[in-house]
Amino acid sequence: MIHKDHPRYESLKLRTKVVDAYKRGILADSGMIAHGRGETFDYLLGEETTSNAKKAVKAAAAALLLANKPIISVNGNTAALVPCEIVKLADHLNARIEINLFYRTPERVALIEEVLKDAGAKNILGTDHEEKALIEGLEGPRASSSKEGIYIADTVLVPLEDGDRAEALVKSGKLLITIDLNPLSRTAKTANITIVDNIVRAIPNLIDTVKELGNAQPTALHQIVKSFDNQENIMESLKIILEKHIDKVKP
Ligand code: PTJ
Repeated sequence: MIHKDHPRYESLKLRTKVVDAYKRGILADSGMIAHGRGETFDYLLGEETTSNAKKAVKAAAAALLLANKPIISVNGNTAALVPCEIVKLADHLNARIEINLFYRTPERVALIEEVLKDAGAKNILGTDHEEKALIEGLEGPRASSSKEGIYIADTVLVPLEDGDRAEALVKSGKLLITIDLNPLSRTAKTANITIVDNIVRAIPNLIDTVKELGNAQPTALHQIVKSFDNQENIMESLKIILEKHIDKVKP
């Protein structure tokens, strides 16, 4: 039991969730390593939502509201950390949810489906009992996507994604939104909109912003998306990391 006064309470609480999900078979083995990498960048970013992450959330919310066929892709880490929030966001956007695993096994797909159903999701795509289509440029099970889901979606929110798949999705003409604490990952650099923040803060912020922008005119939403520059936003994240720590390393 972690005491609330512990200076690393929030971070340790997330670790417990991740370890529990691993023990239940929801998380891939590498999911723990991926979480550790995320933790490092979260620490460097001050474990708080930065001003540029807020800008990216606004652009992401506008793009998702403008989408004809928005979809939220869920992997093991997402299912472990924010299942209820994902369902809530999908409801607000009228978006589909697709289980899309890098280390795909039928057992993990079934477990994640159960987690999402327990969180209130009704119509989950990406399960093993539906028609699949292959994403061009990818090999093997990693190319698999739901024919009704990611394959035909115009806008994909895919947190904690692998670089190859991010590149293939962008090449196939989709607008790609990711959440990745590492501003230098290939996915972060490839996506159209990268929210450099912890998924546990980014998804609730997205829900709030989708609600705020829900009645905005399409022209206003287009303007928000058009004025967002992902490379510039990533540079801002890097600057924030340096500014936060530069005094600490001065002799
Ligand atoms: O469940 P699966 O089989 O689909 O596998 C999922 C993982 C995440 C294991 C797989 O996609 C993978 O290996 O991903 P990578 O290439 O390690 O990338 C994960 C990225 O997510 C890294 O850049 C991390 O910094 C980042 N990350 C980790 N935890 C968080 C995070 N970003 C936001 N919030 C987090 N909590």
